[in-house]
Amino acid sequence: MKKTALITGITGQDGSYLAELLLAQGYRVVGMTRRTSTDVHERIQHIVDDIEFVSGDLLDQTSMTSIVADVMPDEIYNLAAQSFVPTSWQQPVLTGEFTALGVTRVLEAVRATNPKIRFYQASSSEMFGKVTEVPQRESTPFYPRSPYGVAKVYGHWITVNYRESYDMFAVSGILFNHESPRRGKEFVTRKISDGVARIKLGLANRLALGNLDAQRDWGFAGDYVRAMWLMLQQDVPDDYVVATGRTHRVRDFVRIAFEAAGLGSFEKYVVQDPRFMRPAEVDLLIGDPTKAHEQLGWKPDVSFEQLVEMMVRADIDRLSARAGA
Ligand code: NAP
Ligand code: G4F
Repeated sequence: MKKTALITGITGQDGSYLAELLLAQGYRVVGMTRRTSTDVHERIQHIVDDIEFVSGDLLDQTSMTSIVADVMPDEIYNLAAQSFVPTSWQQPVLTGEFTALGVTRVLEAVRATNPKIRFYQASSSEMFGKVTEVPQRESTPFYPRSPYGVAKVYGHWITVNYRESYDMFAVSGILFNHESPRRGKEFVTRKISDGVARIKLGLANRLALGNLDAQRDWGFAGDYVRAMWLMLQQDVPDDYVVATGRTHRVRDFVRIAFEAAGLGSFEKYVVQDPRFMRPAEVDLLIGDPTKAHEQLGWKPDVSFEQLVEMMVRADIDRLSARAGA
């Protein structure tokens, strides 16, 4: 029997990789998108004919409930969110509506329609914030440092609560930063790879960044969606940290990116701009993925260095093709 998966946030970075993975496994993939006046299918253009689309919004309970009732999925991956941390200070209420209460709306739709549906919540290492333990594992207490982080803590606990209250197969994947050539250009890794490519091709001569000392545990998004799927294939629902177990400073990403493009030392190109500093920073994230390794059999394939090189190469190729067109 062909399984059906409903993905919220299918137009995002993770949604695109997850849709590819599920289609390759023979799933019927249904993607929920919000109504827009322009095409938002850029990341899934290559598989758009293989996906069924339904129109809905995490802000709207009615659409969520009728989508779940109509689609009757076996699995739901709730990836939709306002996911950019700086925007969460500018739009804290909306971030709470999408990223926190939106989770309850999907869970309520599941509970009311068919509590047997398996539910995945996209939780985040941002919940650890001002970390109380190094490395961070499933039992590490949360100390979020942004309205986004606070909203994700709510999303995490409401998922645990529905599992415990209603015996639902609801799991929370606590994913550390994961990147790819499909990452939004506002996030630091893609901003760097795009900026380096522009400098390489003579389209720019400097790159303005914020805090170069922040440390993140960066992996490849294509590896991380495998962990999401594995979590929903277990006998017992549980929560998992998904990370590489290595951390690097933003400065390291910058250095390797400039080297990968053959531009040498980054110092003459990079300027620090206070506009990109945050009111409260998450200084250090490093995850302990032991539980995911042991119980899910999950391991990342792509190293940090390969990730940086992949992203720089993709942006150079993309911009070169555009210049040649
Ligand atoms: P992303 O590229 O920003 O994608 C977010 C998706 O959410 C987009 O498809 C967006 O649709 C959709 N969305 C936003 N608000 C919505 C709403 N009100 N109703 C319906 N859809 C809505 O994010 P991502 O990097 O793929 O991340 C996926 C999820 O994992 C997010 O929940 C994020 O917070 C979480 N997460 C990400 C990371 C990471 O490092 N990438 C780490 C931990 C957790 P539009 O195209 O219409 O904007
Ligand atoms: O790339 P970032 O914007 O990602 P951040 O804030 O870590 O959040 C991402 O990962 C989370 C998982 O931990 C997700 F939940 C979340 O949805 C998102 O995907 O910033 C990374 C670091 C920060 O410390 C920031 O201060 O890079 C630093 N940074 C330095 N200069 C910058 C810049 N970040 C951005 N976006 N732009 C800069 O110019």
